[in-house]
Amino acid sequence: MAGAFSLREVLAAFQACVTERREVLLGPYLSGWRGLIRFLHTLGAIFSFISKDAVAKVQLMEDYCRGEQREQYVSLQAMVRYELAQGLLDAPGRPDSGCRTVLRLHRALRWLQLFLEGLRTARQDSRTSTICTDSYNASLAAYHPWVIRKAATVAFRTLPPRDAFLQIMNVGTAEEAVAMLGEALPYIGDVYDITQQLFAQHELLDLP
Ligand code: 1Q0
Repeated sequence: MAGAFSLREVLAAFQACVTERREVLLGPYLSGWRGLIRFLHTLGAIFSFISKDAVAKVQLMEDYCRGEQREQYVSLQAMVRYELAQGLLDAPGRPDSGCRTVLRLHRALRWLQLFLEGLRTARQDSRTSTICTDSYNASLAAYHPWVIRKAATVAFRTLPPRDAFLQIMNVGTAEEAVAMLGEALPYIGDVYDITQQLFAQHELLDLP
């Protein structure tokens, strides 16, 4: 199924992230994001300013995971430990640390969680664009300047209606997609909560 998007694969990746010791593995975390980005590409060029940024961030993290220090980037916990110990987070304006990059993805994961929960529980005739805008305003928007908020809101307006949207998730009928979301959303919530707690514990939630 090369290239085709399936929500099932994305959710399986986020499920595979969390180990028995409640560590978050970067490999599956990033492949979850790769899957989401693939989906974003199918929504059209108006979303490309978003996918460009997401690709750059995922790419940077994949480079760390394959680089010389790859053992330090197996999990989010290992990464935080390593980057803190090396003083990599001290220098102001280090736009390339793993921690600040993951923090951006982490904030976007909160949006995803709200958005998918909104899709799952909304009435059948609800507008995807409204669900998306509401989730965005309740999460990521707080971190974005006006121009980006504006461009995002314009792009959201082009989203297909809820039922059509559920179908492009490629897990069967709209009802089946809703059922799958219900089953799988707790895993995304889990990844989000563990990451949030980790970053809070080390006071990394405001990294510039
Ligand atoms: C369905 C519509 C998708 C809408 C995605 C919502 C997110 C809007 C984010 C707008 C980001 C604009 C680009 C630049 C932002 C950066 O300034 C910002 C901060 O980084 P920095 O380095 O400047 O400090 N970056 C971010 O906030 C990261 C944003 C990453 C967004 C990744 C979105 C990936 C989305 C995937 C599609 C999900 C589809 C959901 C349905 C899946 C199941 C069918």
